[in-house]
Amino acid sequence: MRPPRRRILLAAPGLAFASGAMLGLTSAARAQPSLKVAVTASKFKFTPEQIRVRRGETLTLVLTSVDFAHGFAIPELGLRRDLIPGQEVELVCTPVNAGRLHLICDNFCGEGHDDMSGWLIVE
Ligand SMILES: [Cu+2]
Repeated sequence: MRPPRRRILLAAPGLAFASGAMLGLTSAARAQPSLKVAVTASKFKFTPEQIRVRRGETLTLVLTSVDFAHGFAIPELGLRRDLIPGQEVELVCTPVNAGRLHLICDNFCGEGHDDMSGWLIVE
């Protein structure tokens, strides 16, 4: 009863091919740079206050508020989301031009609201 072993040997080239295909997928994933950053909103700041991304890189911001219905906006990219406490919101963008983009809270949240801002730095 030796045939089972021979079958395993015959299957090996197929496995090698599958591995190569998987490596190819990994390379393709690397060709599309991406960055995921968690941002927390609280009275009266965003944490982190500064986010760095390379131009052409897909940025996913995972936004949460811990205390109030804040807003999160990057006006220069035409992006905004409401941040309701307890809800996680994702915002995806791929900035193409280098620069410093202001990110702000655009929902009045109290005395320090006007200072609630940060920067998206596109390198
Ligand atoms: Cu605010």
